[in-house]
Amino acid sequence: MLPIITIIGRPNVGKSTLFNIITNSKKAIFYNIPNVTRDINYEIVKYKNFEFIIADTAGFKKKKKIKNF
Ligand SMILES: Nc1nc2c(ncn2[C@@H]2O[C@H](COP(=O)(O)OP(=O)(O)O)[C@@H](O)[C@H]2O)c(=O)[nH]1
Ligand SMILES: [Mg+2]
Repeated sequence: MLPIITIIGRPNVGKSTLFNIITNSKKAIFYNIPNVTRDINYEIVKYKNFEFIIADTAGFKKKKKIKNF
């Protein structure tokens, strides 16, 4: 089992952008509107001799603030 590093934080602070940079991908959709990321994205990252799973999350949010939740 690989260690999992999870990116958490408030909406629209750059979590998905950071995820894409670390995984060298465009997998996570980033946008300048909060709450774009809803599902958790996972990717295996190999850095030097270290291997881990990185997870991009939707971050903190209050349920009642999200439409159609
Ligand atoms: N100025 C600036 N904008 C950034 C940076 N990282 C991300 N952004 C922008 O901030 C917005 C939100 O980014 P996103 O990755 O979707 O944030 P998330 O909601 O935390 O996943 C996008 O318009 C990004 O282009 C940064 O380091 N500096
Ligand atoms: Mg995001």
